[in-house]
Amino acid sequence: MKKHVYISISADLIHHGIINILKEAVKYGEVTVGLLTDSAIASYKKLPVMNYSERLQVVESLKYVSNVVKQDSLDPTDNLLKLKPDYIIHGDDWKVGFQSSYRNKVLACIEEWGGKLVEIPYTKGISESILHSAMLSVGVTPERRLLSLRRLLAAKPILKFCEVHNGLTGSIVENTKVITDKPYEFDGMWASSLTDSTSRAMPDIEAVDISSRLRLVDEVFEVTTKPLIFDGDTGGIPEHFKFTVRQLERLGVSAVIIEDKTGLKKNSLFGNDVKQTQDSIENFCEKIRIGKESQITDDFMIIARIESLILEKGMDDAMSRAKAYIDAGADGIMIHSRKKDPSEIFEFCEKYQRIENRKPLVVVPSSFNQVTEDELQLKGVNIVIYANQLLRAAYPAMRKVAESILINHRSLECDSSLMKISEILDLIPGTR
Ligand code: SPV
Ligand code: MG
Repeated sequence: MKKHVYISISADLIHHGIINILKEAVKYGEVTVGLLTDSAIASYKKLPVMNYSERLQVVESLKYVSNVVKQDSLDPTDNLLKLKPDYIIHGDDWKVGFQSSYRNKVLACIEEWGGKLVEIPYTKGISESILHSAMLSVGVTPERRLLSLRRLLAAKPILKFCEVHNGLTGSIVENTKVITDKPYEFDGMWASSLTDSTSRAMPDIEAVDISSRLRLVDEVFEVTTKPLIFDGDTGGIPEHFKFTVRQLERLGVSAVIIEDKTGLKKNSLFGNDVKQTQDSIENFCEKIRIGKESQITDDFMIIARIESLILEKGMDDAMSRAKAYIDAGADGIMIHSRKKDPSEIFEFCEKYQRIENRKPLVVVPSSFNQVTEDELQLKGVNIVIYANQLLRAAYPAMRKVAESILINHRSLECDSSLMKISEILDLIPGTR
């Protein structure tokens, strides 16, 4: 009787390493591929280049593959329990690292019906991650980058975005990865008006013009592939906002967030300590409508930011604005607070969950920074933005070094706080 073999793959970039494993797998019997969904892949690495149905078409056409089933999580045991294959084939790389817990679970599971695990050495020098890095050096098209935010929102329960204010911070957000219980990295970038202005020693009052802000986005895009959300401040006057929307789309920016303030905008974290004026619901809805009408693609998102809690106008005002902005066409809502205590944000999140045509919800926990992503996810938050931390880390470090040089009349004393010359020379690929 024909034996059955199960193998999980993501099959985003089919390469000879995967073909080697499949060739080996057919020697044991009829091969069923558990094809990882976009969510399963996004739970531990970058979104695949091709979506599930595109990857399905590729895998179904491979001569070594008899069946394809959906695998919703990195853990294949649900599928194994249903299919009870005689063999499960896997690359031997999962013996160590975060996947080893799945390996143990699989071994315990297949023991029930006497299934066997066959581990095949990974082909050296090739992997999807290596191909992804190679693709990064080629770049990403504006269209693909723009769409990637909507794809990520569909694939992951909560996205983490981090502030960028130049190419170097872009490359930090693009490339920083940690592995704890599993690998983590940022999903995308926030072009903050606060850190963009501050890094130019300018106030955050829309004094840095849109062309300069877009120039920075272009610089960041030169060295990154992740999606970017642009802090559009008030959006300016509606007649100007429609041009901004098109410029952002042309570059490949995925979303703009505009805040419902009017006149001279000041940073929200000042709250009512400075004079700030909230726009009327009617005017702001009109701005959203004009922005939506001017879009060229269907994928670009206009996210409406509500300043009612910042300006102490109350929860009811915040909620009625959320409903009105969504009705006007907003693709998402950002709610902001400058309180250390997250209770007003949580209250908003709970009420917002009950809105019928709810759209993705964005928060910026600069003040209520004790709240974890898991807690925010439970409250229904879809995007969390770390809006200024990289700049706030860099400035005190630079200032301390400047002071040390002035105090000591040389740089020896601060040397231990600095990167080595050889490290900075090699930091950026292509410097040598
Ligand atoms: C920014 O980063 O510029 C923001 C968020 O708009 S906040 O500074 O909190 O207003
Ligand atoms: Mg801002």
